[in-house]
Amino acid sequence: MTLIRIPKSWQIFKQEITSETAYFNRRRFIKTLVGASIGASLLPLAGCQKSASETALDSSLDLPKIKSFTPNPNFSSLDRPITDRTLAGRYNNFYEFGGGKNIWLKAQKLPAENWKVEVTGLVKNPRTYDIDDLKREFALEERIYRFRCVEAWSMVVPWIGFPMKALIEKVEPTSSAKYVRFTSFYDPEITTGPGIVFGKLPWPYQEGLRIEEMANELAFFALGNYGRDLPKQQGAPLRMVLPWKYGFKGAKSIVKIEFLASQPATYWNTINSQEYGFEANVNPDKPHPRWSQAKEKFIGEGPDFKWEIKETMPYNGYGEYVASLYV
Ligand SMILES: Nc1nc2c(c(=O)[nH]1)N[C@H]1C(S)=C(S)[C@@H](COP(=O)(O)O)O[C@H]1N2
Ligand SMILES: [Mo]
Repeated sequence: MTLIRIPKSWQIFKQEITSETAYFNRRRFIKTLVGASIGASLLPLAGCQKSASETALDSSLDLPKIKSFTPNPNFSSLDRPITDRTLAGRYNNFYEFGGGKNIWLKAQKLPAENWKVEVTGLVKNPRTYDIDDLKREFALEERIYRFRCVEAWSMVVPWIGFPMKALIEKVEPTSSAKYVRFTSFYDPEITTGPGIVFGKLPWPYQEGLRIEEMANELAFFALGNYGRDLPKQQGAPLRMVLPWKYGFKGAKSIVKIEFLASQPATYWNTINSQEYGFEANVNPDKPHPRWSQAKEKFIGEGPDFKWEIKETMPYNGYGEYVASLYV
């Protein structure tokens, strides 16, 4: 195991955001891959083999196709292309598996089989679902959403899943339920990112919403993307997708959903409430204390890693759906 110097917890994030090294390391890695894939295209002739990392990435993305889902026409096209699937699968934030972007291989330790999601708290019908229950009981749709990380990079991802409001209808929150807490998978034997080993971070990763936010048309649970089950690095087998909020609000690999009377503590907000607010709506006019949010680096069509600078939109372009929640 490599020894990594662990700065104070909040600095892990700062380092991740402000340094360009992640991007440049990534670009070097991609260059290697591109080199390898040129090699691979000559494979029948030259008998070359794919590089080990390319093969491992391929197999992390070689997931079952989701059999039946309907593209939602309201979310079927955008002002920008869909991000290449292999880029979305190898440029991730998943601190349980490490503080860098390149965690896709480490995240393969996630035990995504026989998953259970407990829905509990102030509801009339508490229930523990497995993933087959969710696939069977909710009408799956595909939604192509913009995705904006607080670190000022962005992607477009085609998610498959179901609106959160459909779950609300099943479990019937009581009138005292005002907030919802979402908890990610955590097992210190498995989620051994450096922050967990050395740091004092408020694990498990938890996020929260007001119940009206969860009931909004946009709020979505994803069970898949790009037509297939979710890759582990992207939060298999179930994650939150909240396209009008910064990416950290969308917890990955959800194991528990609790309806509560008061606002829950959340992971980044506990680490630094000035920098990572509870609401965290995408807002170009409200700078992060350490950088502007006016523009973003859009990571677009691949497979080569490159980005395009774009203006950030209020609510990430989804104001018509959500602005009324914040008047
Ligand atoms: N459990 C968990 N969920 C998480 C994170 C995390 O570290 N752990 N990172 C968040 C952040 S900061 C972002 S930007 C998105 C990244 O999702 P992606 O890797 O699929 O692009 O996941 C969010 N959900
Ligand atoms: Mo993020």
